[in-house]
Amino acid sequence: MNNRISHILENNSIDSKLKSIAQKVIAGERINPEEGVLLFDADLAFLGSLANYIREKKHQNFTYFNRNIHIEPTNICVFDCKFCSYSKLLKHKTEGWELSEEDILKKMEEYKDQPITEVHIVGGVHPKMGLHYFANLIKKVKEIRPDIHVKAFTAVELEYMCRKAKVSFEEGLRILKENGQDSLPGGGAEIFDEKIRAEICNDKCSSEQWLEIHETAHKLGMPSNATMLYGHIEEPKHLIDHMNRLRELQDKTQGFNTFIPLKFRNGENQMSHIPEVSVIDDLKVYAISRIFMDNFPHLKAYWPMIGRNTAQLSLSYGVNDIDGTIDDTTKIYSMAGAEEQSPSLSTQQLVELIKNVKRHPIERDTVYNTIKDYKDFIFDKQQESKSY
Ligand code: V47
Ligand code: SF4
Repeated sequence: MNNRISHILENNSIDSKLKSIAQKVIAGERINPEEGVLLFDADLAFLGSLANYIREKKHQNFTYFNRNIHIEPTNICVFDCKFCSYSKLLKHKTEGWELSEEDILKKMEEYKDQPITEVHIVGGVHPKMGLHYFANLIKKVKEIRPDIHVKAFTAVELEYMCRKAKVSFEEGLRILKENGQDSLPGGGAEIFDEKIRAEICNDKCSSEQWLEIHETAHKLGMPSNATMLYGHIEEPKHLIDHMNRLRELQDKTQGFNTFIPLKFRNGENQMSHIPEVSVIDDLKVYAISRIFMDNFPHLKAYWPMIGRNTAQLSLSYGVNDIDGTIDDTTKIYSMAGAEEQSPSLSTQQLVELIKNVKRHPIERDTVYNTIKDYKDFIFDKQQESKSY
């Protein structure tokens, strides 16, 4: 047992309920939702010690990243989520962008010979880009790069596509899988509590549908991630309820890879009057997620959203993954006011970011197979300038 953990158990000033939670966690037992809510009253040092204990027990010092690109086909969206700075409603169509199939395939061609392992395709929900359009697009993406992992379409996009194509979720996902979709990203989950969801994103897929789509994907052998939007009008009990619904589904399917808490950013959206939470709150949410989500293998800090410094800090608060190199095509956070206005890091920069906080960088593929261990790797001068 490390020093931080013995300090918790021997410290008489720690509340007895929190101490008993710590004992459970150290014994490898699951904590219940009431205990989860109590954790929000604990101080950051306590939470960090416990979360880091779990993180190192599960993953030692390893910190994962991948080499991916993002393709956002459009930001035109039929929905009107109040927190979204990115989308342009259909009625303001001229202010948005729509990539043609040709644009998207051209981008794939540009990366044809680059050592990326994943393409992440998500965007607004455009009424003209339907299930068969996307199935055909993915097929063509795979013709260009048969080995690439296609992580595509949030449950929000999938619900709309299936509804418009008049197919069940299972049928829709089967069609996409047959055409090359490998997994689902975690977006669109926001907050499952129905009252909060109605206030922040009333018109898109329900919590029940989000969970059903992921359950169906898992049944078909497509793994997925799950996100949680925190730091707006929700309370601790809503965050724990959200995590609990995911934990229950994971018990059933084991299909989730990674949990990704997403900090609400207040730039240029209908919730701009709500102040953003502090870095301390960010670290608390990561730590509590790591403690509560005992059956999720990985916890990701999405660096384009929280910035590189908080991403480095998060590695001591339960996080073991900091997403990918990402080129500058993802706009969802820069448009919401995130520090990273052009989110791109070369492999070398990512590796250094991880090594600078004494963690062990591992490049992974989407499903966490090791691609390369960078512990003792020295970049040569020529590689330094390259992104990939
Ligand atoms: O669902 C939108 C969020 C999500 C804002 O699975 C906002 O690997 C904060 O899910 N402030 C989409 N968040 C992005 C996403 C994602 C990102 C990276 C990796 C993966 C993965 C998934 O972005 C949306 C919504 O929760 N979002 N606007 C905002 N103003
Ligand atoms: Fe559309 Fe997604 Fe933005 Fe909601 S969060 S408005 S579904 S792009």
